[in-house]
This record gives sequence, structure tokens and C-alpha cells, in this order.
Amino acid sequence: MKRTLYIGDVHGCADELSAIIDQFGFVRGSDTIYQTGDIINKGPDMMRAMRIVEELGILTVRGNHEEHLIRMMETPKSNWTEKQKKRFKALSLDEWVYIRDTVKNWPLWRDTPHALLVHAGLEPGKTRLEDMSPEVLLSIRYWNDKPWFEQVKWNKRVIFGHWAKMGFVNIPGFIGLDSGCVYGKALTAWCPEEDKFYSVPALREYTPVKDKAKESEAAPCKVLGDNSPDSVPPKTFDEIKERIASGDIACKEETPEESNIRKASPSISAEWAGY
Ligand SMILES: [Mn+2]
Repeated sequence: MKRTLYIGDVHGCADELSAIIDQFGFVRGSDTIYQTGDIINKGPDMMRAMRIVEELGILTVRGNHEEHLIRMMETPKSNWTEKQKKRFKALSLDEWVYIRDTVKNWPLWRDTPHALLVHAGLEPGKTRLEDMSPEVLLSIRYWNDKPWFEQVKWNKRVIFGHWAKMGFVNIPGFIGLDSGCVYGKALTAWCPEEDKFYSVPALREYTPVKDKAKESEAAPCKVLGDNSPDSVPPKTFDEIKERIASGDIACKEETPEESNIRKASPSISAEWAGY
């Protein structure tokens, strides 16, 4: 029997990725593997994880971590933020070239036989994927203070990742596979033909759960399109979100669409404003 496996967010956890593929008993040329994106960053060995993707022909989608690097490559070096310079220093030449030549072709979603596959989720109130904002597809969690999947009806099951803090989700119509491997929890996968979940515990906690409040203290206050560059810099992630919601920090020439996203989900705007 040909089988299919959907694997959650890897974040460089190459050992756990190999282990879950072994546990599944992947048969080359017969089985198909999909993955929810965010193969890279945070974890121990993103290049090895990307090689596994390449060698086994794993069909993945683009995650917010991939997108940030792709956008950075399209930005002249002289315009890079401190955060981007730090990201660049952390990459080897191999990784940089692979992302430039291969990862940039990963799609934002895949309509697969058993499910729609997307990194973070779908934009409530929209019926066509083409009309949804890429930033939303790549980083939605809450929408008007409720989980996005409580506000979306889709004509087939939706499989997503990205929400490690929420963890494994299995409710009618939706499967969330990011169970926080890189944070020392587990890598999770689902096989529809067997209706079976696979799980591999993380070998260790590779990175602590992100403390956005602490991180934003060191973040530059002047972000792209900051409306009030002379104001007191925001100190916490919550403050950044509040100020984005209030319009104090916003994109210059914000479109009505962008303004809707900012109101419904300030964290999406915060992420794409450079935090
Ligand atoms: Mn993500």
C-alpha cells in the first residue's frame, strides 16, 4: 500500500526527522512525505535537515522562517536590520546558497490528496487562498483573540504547523502538527491511510521557548515604516503589539487590507514589521 506522511515543524532537528521517517518505515518510490515548513533556524543542524528533505523528495511548504531569509536575500545588504545581520552571520555558505536556489521555490500551500497543507493557517473570512495575505498564511495564530481554526470552514482537512505553544491539535477538519520538537518536546507526524500519529521525543531542549518580551528589549526601535521614530522605543512584545494596534507603528502607506490584519491580529504585523 502506498502511504503518506505529514510531518510537523523541524527547525533543524535532523536526528528527530530521520527517526520519525524510520519509525514510519518510509518506502522510497512508493510513499510520499509532506512537511509543514520551518525546516530551518533555531535547531542544531538545518543543513542536514534540508539534505534529508532533498534526498527523500519531501514535499514541503514555506514557513515564516524560510520567508524571512528569502526576503532578506532580496534586500540590499546595506538596508539590513541588526536582526538580519545576525541571521546572516549564523548561516553557512551552503545554507545560504541552498535557500537562495531551492527553498525560494517552496510554495505557500499545497493542495494534497488528503488535506490542504499550509505553514500557519488560513485567513478567516476569505474563501480563496490566492486572496489571503502571505503574512497571514505564514504566521497566523489568533485572529480577533480566538484561534484562527475556530473561524475557518474549509472543504477539506487543513494540516498546519507553526503554533508550538498551542502544540498538537486534532479536531474535526484540522490537524496541527507543531508539537515543539526544537523546544525539547516532540516531533509529530500523521499518516492518513493508517489514520495513525507518529511521535519522536526531542533528544534535548535545543532552544528555550522564546521570550519575546526579553528579545524585543534589544530590538531596534525604528522599524520599517515607524510612524513616530522619535518616540520612546517599545520595551516589550506586548507593547509593540499595542502600538501596532494603535497605529503608532505601522507600515507607511498601509493598505486597507494591511490595516484589517493589524486590527485582527497585531502579532502578525509585529512579526513582519521586523520584530
Ligand atoms: Mn513558524
